[in-house]
Amino acid sequence: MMPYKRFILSKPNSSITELPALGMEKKDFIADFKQYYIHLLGRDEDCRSPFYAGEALSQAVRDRLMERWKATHKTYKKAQGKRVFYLSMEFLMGRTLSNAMLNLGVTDVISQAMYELGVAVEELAESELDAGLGNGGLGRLAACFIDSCATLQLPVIGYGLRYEYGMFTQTIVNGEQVEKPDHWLRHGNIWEIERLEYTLPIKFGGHTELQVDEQGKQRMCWINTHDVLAVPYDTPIPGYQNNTVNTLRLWKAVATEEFNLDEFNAGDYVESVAAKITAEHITMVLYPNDANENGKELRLRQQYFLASASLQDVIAHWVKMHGNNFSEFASKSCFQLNDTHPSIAVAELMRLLMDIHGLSWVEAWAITQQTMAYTNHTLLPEALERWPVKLMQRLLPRLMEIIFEINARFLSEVAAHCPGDNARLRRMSIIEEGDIQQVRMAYLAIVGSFSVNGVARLHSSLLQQGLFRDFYELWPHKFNNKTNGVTPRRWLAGCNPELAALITETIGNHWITDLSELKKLAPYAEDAGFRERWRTIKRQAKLRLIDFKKQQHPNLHLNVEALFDVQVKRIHEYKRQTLNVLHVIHLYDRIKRGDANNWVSRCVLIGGKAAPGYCMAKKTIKLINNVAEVINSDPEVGDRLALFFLTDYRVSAMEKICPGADLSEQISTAGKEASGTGNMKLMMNGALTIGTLDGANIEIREEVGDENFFLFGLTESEIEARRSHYDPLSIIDQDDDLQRVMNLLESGHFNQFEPGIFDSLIASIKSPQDPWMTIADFRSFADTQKRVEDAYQDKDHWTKMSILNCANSGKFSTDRTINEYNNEIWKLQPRPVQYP
Ligand code: 26Q
Repeated sequence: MMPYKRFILSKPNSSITELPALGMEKKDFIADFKQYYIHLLGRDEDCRSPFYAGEALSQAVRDRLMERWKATHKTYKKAQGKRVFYLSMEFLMGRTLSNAMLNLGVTDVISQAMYELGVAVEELAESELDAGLGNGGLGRLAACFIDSCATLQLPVIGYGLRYEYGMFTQTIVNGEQVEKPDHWLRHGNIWEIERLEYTLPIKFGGHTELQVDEQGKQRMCWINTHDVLAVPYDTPIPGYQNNTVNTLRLWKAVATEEFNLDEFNAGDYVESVAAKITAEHITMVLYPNDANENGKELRLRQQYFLASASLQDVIAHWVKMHGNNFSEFASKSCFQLNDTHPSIAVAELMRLLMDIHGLSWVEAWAITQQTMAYTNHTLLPEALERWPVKLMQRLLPRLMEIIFEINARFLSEVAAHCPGDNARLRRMSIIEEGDIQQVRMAYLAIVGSFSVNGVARLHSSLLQQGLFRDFYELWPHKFNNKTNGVTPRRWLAGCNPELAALITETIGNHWITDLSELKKLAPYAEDAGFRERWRTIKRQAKLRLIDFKKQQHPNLHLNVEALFDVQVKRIHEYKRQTLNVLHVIHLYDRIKRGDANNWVSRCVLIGGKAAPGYCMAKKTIKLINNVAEVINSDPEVGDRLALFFLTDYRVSAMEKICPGADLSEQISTAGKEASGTGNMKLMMNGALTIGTLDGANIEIREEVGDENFFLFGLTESEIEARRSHYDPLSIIDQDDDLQRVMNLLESGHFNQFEPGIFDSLIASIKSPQDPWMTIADFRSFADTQKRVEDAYQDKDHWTKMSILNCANSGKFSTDRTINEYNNEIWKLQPRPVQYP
């Protein structure tokens, strides 16, 4: 277990780590930049690649992070206080350099330093690849959360996986999505440090055996396992100008050195190298699904690998400080589970406490139930994770035994609570009975946690009344809401520096760490001069967005005066990109039939990735591209209407998109989008929302006021009431506009040389069984879009609404969200860091 002894010094030695603080002035960055560029990287004036200049600059910035990182570490160690561990299979970090400069407070100094060297710092920042270790909302939320935790000076460690390949890059060929692997580490990753000395072994397979230890106590042993090593890589997470630098620790799977010898002492060298590859597959690639991909063994291996490595790491640290005394462990630790993906941690903590550290079931269970907290991110029942018992027994036999025991004890508690209610027992069992027995991971998470939260008010209340109703009846005190947010550092200060400068000039700079301050902008909505400046900034951002689009479509002409209408998010039926397309076709039809008086030019931008196995989502992308092709090449349309698919939507793309958006499309079927967070980024940057009463849209509308929000569509309860007698055909029949749209679609107008390719998509929205009820909301959507256009024609009024959207977005800072997590769940003390 100690193959890495060589990384541990025989004596503690602090004199090798004492250094004066690094300078933060222009001259210091110039000197360090040159030093790294020439000596470390070996480049000279002939090298024209922005990449190496970016590396040299990043190295200089990293040095400043490193010293604050050590100071933070010491502060937390000295305090010996409670800590939180945020366990997530995804951290969608995007780029690091410009965010690190912003949070260190050196953006301007470095811009000047680079300017003096004849280098544009933006160009360097742009050369950095996105760290795309996530699918979408859930992964980006984790990234925003750790930014806020560092800014709020909270001792929170992020634990995740270091995927060799992140979210695939999307290309479009003949209108269809083609996935390319994202080997984001190919040029190395300057922001991480490998920490071989904290390597841990992770068990798989084998079987269990009851053994008697030296003290004569019985212990369950998990033996004959195939072990894989977990090697941690740490990334610094700086708070906003406060000297705090927290840690994101990502695990990489590496084959054990003994692996080969133990397994293959017959001497089959080739087989043993092959086995090594299998072990290292675990962290090779991120699963590109943002709904459950059921039953995939590799995914379960990933989940257990994360949970086991992280828990062992936390416990090893605990034992180093406190020995085998766990009496205060629960009051000093909390594990926040980002969805059920790491929820095997509930059983793993039980295993480690009992089998390794000798605690009794009752002691271990008390600790588990006091330290685990679970966040749910979905209402779609089909997206709830289930794992076949058979698979778990083979891969994680000891954990399956523990889960059975947890379930048996839990069901007897339910039986005591509701005697004779066998239906309830069957409904609530962690083990789903049926053709194949499965483990319901959400139930395991609820039973094992002291807190269960949803991510927007509606979502949390629907969890309590629907999906988790039985559990809510049993344990109402466990359930709570934490409405999501986004970090205003990346999503306003960083991505929209011009708007940020205007805001700071107007109300001071406290908004960056207290976003409710933005309210002070509201009175300026009445100030014509301010509105003019606001409009100019939005216009500049739109021009930049056009430039960004031009990289994908070089011969493109976009009208900056047009209404920039944006829908960027994963492609999903419930998010209803199709409804957006139906409306675009309706606008096209109006132009074609000459119903275009007082026309408002509109540029519709749709972007997002489809899970590679999700056929309907891929069809939707094809439909968007085909409709775009017809509309954009029709001279009769001119610049009155344009439709574009934004290829390869990702964090760094959103940073360019949101400053230039006028209208934010948040049009999911009510009751299906847990929260949404793109809605918040767009609002913060002054876009107006057209949206249903779903997820956080409800709270956005509440904050900004009905008069500054374009509401449409059925409510969640109306949707559910309508379902039994939903009749899309008769709706189409009674709506001339919709009929014309459907006729265009069905006549093959957008697929003249590809007959039938949209049949399945058309059939699904026309079906009375369509779960997303797209047709039901068309009329209301089109009418509301008309109101949007009328509003856009009054430039002054639109600008007022835009200002008020930004001014009222304060609630949607993750600083607010994290403060709520901390006050109601974690109960951590902020630990300010002194530096130097
Ligand atoms: C599970 C099992 C196997 C493979 C993949 C998965 C998987 C991976 C990612 C399942 C779900 C996800 C991601 C879900 C997600 O992003 N949900 C979104 O979370 C946001 C943050 O709370 C919300 O704002 C969105 O409403 C919600 O859809």
